[in-house]
Amino acid sequence: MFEAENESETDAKCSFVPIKDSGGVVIQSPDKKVRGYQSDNMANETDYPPTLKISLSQKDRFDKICEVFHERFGSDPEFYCRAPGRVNIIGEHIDYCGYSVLPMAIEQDIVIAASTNNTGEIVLLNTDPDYREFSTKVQNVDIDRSTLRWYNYFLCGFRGIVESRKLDNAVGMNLVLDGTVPKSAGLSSSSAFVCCAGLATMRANGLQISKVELAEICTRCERYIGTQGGGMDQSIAFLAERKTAKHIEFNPLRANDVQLPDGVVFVITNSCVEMQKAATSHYNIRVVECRLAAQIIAKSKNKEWKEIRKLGDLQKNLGVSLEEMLDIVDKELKTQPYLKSEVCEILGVTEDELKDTSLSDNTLHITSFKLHARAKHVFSEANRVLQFAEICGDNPDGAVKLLGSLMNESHASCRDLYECSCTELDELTQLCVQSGALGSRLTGAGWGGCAVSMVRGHRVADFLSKVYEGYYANDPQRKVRVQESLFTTQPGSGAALYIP
Ligand code: NG1
Repeated sequence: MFEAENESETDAKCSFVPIKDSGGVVIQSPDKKVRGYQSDNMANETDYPPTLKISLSQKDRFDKICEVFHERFGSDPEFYCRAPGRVNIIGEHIDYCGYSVLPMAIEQDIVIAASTNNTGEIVLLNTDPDYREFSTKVQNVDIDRSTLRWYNYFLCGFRGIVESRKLDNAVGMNLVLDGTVPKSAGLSSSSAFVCCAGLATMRANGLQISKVELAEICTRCERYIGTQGGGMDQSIAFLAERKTAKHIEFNPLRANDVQLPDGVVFVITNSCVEMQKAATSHYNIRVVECRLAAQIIAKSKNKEWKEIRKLGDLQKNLGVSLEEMLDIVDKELKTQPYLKSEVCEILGVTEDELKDTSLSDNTLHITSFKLHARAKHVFSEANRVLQFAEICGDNPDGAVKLLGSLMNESHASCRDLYECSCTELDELTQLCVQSGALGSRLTGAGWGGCAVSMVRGHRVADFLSKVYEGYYANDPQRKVRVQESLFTTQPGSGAALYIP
């Protein structure tokens, strides 16, 4: 490990002068002369990812990453970037339907140390030896969806930036990645990686891109992996701020502060069931079911159904409230599943045409779709997000109980209507409520991964010990992972660059 205080005894180039943990001190404003900067009179400094000093609390970790970098590349990194994971407090599986969500960044993150090189190659190492070094020529970047490769997430971020700025001469990069977000746990490790890669590519190529545009680029380019995500994770990764959750709206992308109530703590509990959404079609099937529900209702209302892709677009087009949408779903959609042939008949298309109007690559084989239940979940969950944000803003009597109930209702809807929970997550959320949580729900895509619970501050210690005893203590595989699986969290900061 390198000692910043005594540079002569160590590799001085690898040491940092730490500042007291400030939670983010801007040391460098955006350089408006750098390549590709879009002149925008409305832009101000806070619109761009900040460039920060490495804080005391980060120093040891950055030193270790630097050491690995130095050992492999024989020099120090020119810069670092960091993007956080997130926990979604409420609003599950509705971002891709166009509805707002309410996440916060967590402390766990992805950090990448980077330097440009003149070999025209991307050389990427992971501090975790389970992941093998990867390299490719920048001109030959190929994201092969058919195999799950850890470095594909880097290539997504790289390709997003390169395509957005039409760079035909992107520079090569030497890179070392270090991640602390538990993987396949619904805490958005994949998007933190993509966003960090986007940021590294931006910086290496001397570009200046706003946080909002970065979030939009990274949302689009993560889809190269194959999942049709809605943008929540990339948006919070760039737009997060310490001490505040965010109410994120899409089209246009906006993030408003949400002051979480005093006196409560959010606790994350990992079910230890891993769900790799890129490896299954669960996620994209839900995206398609929502699209078909929107298109069938649009058709029955004599709308241009092929132009409707999302339930949110449908609501806008019909000009009605979320409550009215819930009634419309009951009237227009049957509760039993729809066969593919039935969908085609209703929409008046062949199965081949349906591929273009509604399906995605890994959903072509699906023959039956549950449209009523999925649409009910989306409109009711969208409503819960608005109620949650409003209660946080107004802070009425009994606010925390109301918020807890919304979280519990959200979990029930994910479990029963959206069917994106699993036995372990249901057991865990139930245990959390029995152990004193005001509300508990799965967070992220589901089918495994984490739950988030809201607990009164003075009950947290008791809560943690009950959940430990009830879920982790008697299962050796869960027990060994308990430290990264059961923890309190608070709103953390968004993606940033660090110049040593
Ligand atoms: P995670 O939990 O990271 O798999 C996914 C999507 C989100 C959102 C949630 C469900 C991506 C990158 N992320 O999150 O956009 O739809 O599921 O609310 O696809």
